[in-house]
Amino acid sequence: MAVARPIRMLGAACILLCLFLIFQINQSQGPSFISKGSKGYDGMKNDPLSNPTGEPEGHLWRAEDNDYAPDSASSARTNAALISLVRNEELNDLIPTMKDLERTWNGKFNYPWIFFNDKPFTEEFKKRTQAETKAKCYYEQVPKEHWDPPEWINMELFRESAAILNEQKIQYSDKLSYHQMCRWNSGMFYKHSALKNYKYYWRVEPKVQFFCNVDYDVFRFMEDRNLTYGFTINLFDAPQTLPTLWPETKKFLAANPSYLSSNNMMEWLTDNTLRPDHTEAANGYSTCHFWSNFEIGDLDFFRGEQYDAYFNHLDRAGGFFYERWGDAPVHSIGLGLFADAAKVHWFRDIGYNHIPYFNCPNSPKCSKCTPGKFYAGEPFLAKEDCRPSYFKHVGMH
Ligand SMILES: Nc1nc2c(ncn2[C@@H]2O[C@H](COP(=O)(O)OP(=O)(O)O)[C@@H](O)[C@H]2O)c(=O)[nH]1
Ligand SMILES: [Mg+2]
Repeated sequence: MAVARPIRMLGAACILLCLFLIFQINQSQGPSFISKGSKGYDGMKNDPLSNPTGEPEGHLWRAEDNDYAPDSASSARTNAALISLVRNEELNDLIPTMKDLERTWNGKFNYPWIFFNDKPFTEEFKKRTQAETKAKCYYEQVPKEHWDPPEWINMELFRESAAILNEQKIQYSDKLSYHQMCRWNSGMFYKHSALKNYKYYWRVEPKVQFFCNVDYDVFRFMEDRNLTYGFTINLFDAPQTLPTLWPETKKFLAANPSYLSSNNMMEWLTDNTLRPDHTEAANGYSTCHFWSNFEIGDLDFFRGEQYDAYFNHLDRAGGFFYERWGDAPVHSIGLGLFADAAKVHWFRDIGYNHIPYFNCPNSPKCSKCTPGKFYAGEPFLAKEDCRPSYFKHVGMH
């Protein structure tokens, strides 16, 4: 039976519309490696780290081709240092971390270590850390004016807010030193005189582990590609720690619209598809951040006009004390707004652990971690991984 032409056209249009809708639905679900459990997002189905991972592309500076001798005045090292804020009491946790990083990377390149502390370092601390490296170690005290709560902070209000956060089981919320540490890492570290002449830093914390041999100079890698920041892990934060961080950020942006990078990461910062409850509770910020206990960064970005003005605005707003703003979300929002997204790099090849999360690539250069395993512990930890949102909105570079 012949079908009239208009009916045929209508049928074809319906098929096209259905195909278009199916395509749209697939798009909005994001990358296929995101798995959706019965109660919504529950982590990544196939971690991209399960696939073989090699070194990054392009020219790499290697220790066998260049002078990286510890005392050489004309070495191939660029202007960079390993930095660590640490307490004397954490010495025993720091030593295995230093051993890991020296064995996998710095033993070849001999970049200096700079240790920071709000108290003077003990002689034992200095002796035992220097014994772990051929490179030079420096021991720096954080000036009181960088560590003490600023004079506009009302300590009574701090204690009251901390008690409320503590009832909500927010870890460290009533520990003043934790708030001070987060503030220092957010906006003070790059102002320390010991870092004045440095361009790049790699942040290291006691107790973290490194699993893979990295056979190229990561600082030269940053420099050659003009990168701003490198990370390993992308995580959600607890929204209760930062309810007014995004509203304060929006105020800052409204007053300084020209600071926004033309290739910013706004879509990632405000994603409300992966964990909508988080974005809502954090008043518009997804809480997704670069986990800053590992970071390789360009100090000029943090010292720059935009980030420093942003930090000063946040500092005045008081949330480092009245809430529990972490340096990870603050760095991440700063980068997401003011940096060029193409200049942020995922160091997928650097095997890393800070309890309880991992970045473990599938590579013969790695040992003692399981490729693609993101966490150790309870399965609910899987949903803290927000790399899928980062990969979707920013990319996998
Ligand atoms: N000197 C000093 N370092 C601190 C203090 N609080 C934290 N840190 C350091 O700051 C970093 C982050 O602290 P950590 O306890 O690991 O916090 P977490 O990773 O959020 O659990 C680590 O390198 C600590 O050694 C402090 O009061 N004084
Ligand atoms: Mg830590």
